[in-house]
Amino acid sequence: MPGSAAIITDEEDRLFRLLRQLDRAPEASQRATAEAIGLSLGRLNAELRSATDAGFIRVTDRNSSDRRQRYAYSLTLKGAAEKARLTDRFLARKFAEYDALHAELTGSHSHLIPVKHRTNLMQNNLAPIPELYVSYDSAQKLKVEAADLVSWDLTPRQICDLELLMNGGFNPLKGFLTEEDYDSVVDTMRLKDGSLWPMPITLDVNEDFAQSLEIGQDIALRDQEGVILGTMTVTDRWEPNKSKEAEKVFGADDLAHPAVNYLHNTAGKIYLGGPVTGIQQPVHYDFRGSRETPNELRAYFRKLGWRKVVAFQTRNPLHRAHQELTFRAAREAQANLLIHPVVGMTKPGDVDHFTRVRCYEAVLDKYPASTTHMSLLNLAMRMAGPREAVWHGLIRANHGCTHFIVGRDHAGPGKNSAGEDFYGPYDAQDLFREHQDEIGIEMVDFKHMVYVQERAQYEPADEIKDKDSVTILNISGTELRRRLAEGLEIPEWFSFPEVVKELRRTRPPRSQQGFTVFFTGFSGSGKSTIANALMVKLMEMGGRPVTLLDGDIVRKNLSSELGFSKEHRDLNIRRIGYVASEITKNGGIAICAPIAPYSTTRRAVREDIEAYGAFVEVHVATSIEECERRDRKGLYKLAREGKIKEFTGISDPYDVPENPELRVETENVDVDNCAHQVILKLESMGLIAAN
Ligand code: PPS
Repeated sequence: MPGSAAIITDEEDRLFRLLRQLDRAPEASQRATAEAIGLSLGRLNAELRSATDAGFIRVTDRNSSDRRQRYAYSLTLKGAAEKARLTDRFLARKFAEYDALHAELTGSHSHLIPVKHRTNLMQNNLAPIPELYVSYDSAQKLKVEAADLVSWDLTPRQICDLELLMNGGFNPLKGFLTEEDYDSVVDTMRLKDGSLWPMPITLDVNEDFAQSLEIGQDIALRDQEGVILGTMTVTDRWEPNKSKEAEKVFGADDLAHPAVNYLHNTAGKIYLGGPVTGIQQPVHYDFRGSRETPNELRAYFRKLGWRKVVAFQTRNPLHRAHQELTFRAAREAQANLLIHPVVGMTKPGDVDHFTRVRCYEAVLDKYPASTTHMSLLNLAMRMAGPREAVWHGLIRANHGCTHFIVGRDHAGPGKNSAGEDFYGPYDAQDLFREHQDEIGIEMVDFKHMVYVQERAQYEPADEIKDKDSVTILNISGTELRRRLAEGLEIPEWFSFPEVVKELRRTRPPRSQQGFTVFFTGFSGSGKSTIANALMVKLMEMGGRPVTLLDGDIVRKNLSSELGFSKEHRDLNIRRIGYVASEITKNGGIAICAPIAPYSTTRRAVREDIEAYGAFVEVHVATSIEECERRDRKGLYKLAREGKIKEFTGISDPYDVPENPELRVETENVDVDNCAHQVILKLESMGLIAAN
């Protein structure tokens, strides 16, 4: 809303004076209040009524006999937020007037305008954009008042979303989407008012929390340590049609898509919507100097006189092909370059952002410092291909960029469950091109870059005229991971030695990394026996510490209070997964042997562990008939008699793993052989190396 600081209506002026007075002297009589703000008593009464109706003030009966002293008026949290917003706008108007006068008298600007309100006389992409934060003083007050509110502890993804909502990265959004806006975004990629916005930014919560709220209620939004980041007035609450959202936004209701999987298996069932008041930025302890808000970047560009800036979005380490692509883009657009990597949430399995940022820092001096800048973006990506590209463009426009690089398969989620790509390689470019004017940023599109050996340089694959007479080299992401995992050479033409060194530091060869072997199968299938044999074999080999997390042992030591309901089983498996992921992260071997009957939970555990090392799922495929025949612990008999409820395979389901790394049959095969099959599998995956 550029320029809006200057427009303040009489109504807002009166409201501001009323709120300020009530805040200062809530106990004062009506007469004193009316005098202080220069209103008649009748007028004051009308003002009090409408401010009460709008939810800005709270009236309490003092049981006084004096009619004019009878009620006490104090600000609600919403009123305090409104007062803070109006204060900021008044100040901004005064600063703007002063600045204009200064410019008129001296021909230059006063530099007194607070950055977030300096709204005109500047190139569009460099003028500050609106944020949802209130001023420092107001924030301090709101923080105290919000202590009484019901709190929602934000998930990691919601923290990323909230940060960009509050700092203007998601401008024009003013809060989490309302139901109308959500429906419209899902169906048409537009907000209800017609503005282009392709991604539903929603506050998902569980049913219990949603039901405990009333519409119109303010809630405090807190990070995982309980720090209050903002407040939200809940105007909407609804149960979304998640399958429809998946189809429309991500192109398919297919759990192989990471965001669809998140939608169905992680996100809460109910969405809340409403405007947000920003109190403080989420705290980051890492790379603080490199995280800039949209207005900080705009100020930086302004200071350096950068009129054109091309942004490069990335979630991967930079190799030579990327460097060439960014050089070319900057040349083509005759612009400065902003390397703008995502450090919020990317695709499960990506190189962690700590390593990546060290890689970026290592290659930054290969760029001319005077024309290139790197800044980190705390975005939670959705991997939504074409829609995501448009979203990324809007976000970069908000960050003051004029150009945006869209390459091949932008924000691609990988293969679908049929093994095919979710989107065409250039769908993102096509959708972006269609909406370029509205996004307000120009696309610099690139085809795939490949290395031409004879000319010792990178070129866009589609521009190579002499394809048949030159040698074209390329290393895919998968191939790079394989080479790193197996400790193989990574050629100089592909990457920079500094980057390869960093990657090797965090990704040592697989045979030195931690990993998890996760047995799953019916009770009595033989999981524990095989797991024990495997543990002994691995300990005999030596090299890495081995921990066995057997079903029974875990239930005794970690999950003794849990039963066998779906909820409790999930909790049990997530705990095992958590411990295994810590072991894996620290270079050990975790062997787990629970029943783990549900595929979604197994998948979640896989994702947690694969962030640090390999996850080897072994299905011990002993049939239920055989387990019941063996009935080692006598439990099947009890289950048949109904004495044990919810017994897996008898009265509770078991999802057979569809694609385990290994399936072992135990009928007519001895334990040693089963354990040996696992060892062979580990060897073939490079997890144990021959000495
Ligand atoms: S789960 O579903 O993964 O949480 O189960 P898990 O912790 O592996 O179960 C461990 C053992 O608990 C015994 N048991 C039951 N299993 C299944 N269903 C029910 N209702 C049940 N009640 C007790 C069973 O012996 C499991 O043993 P093993 O043989 O170790 O799998």
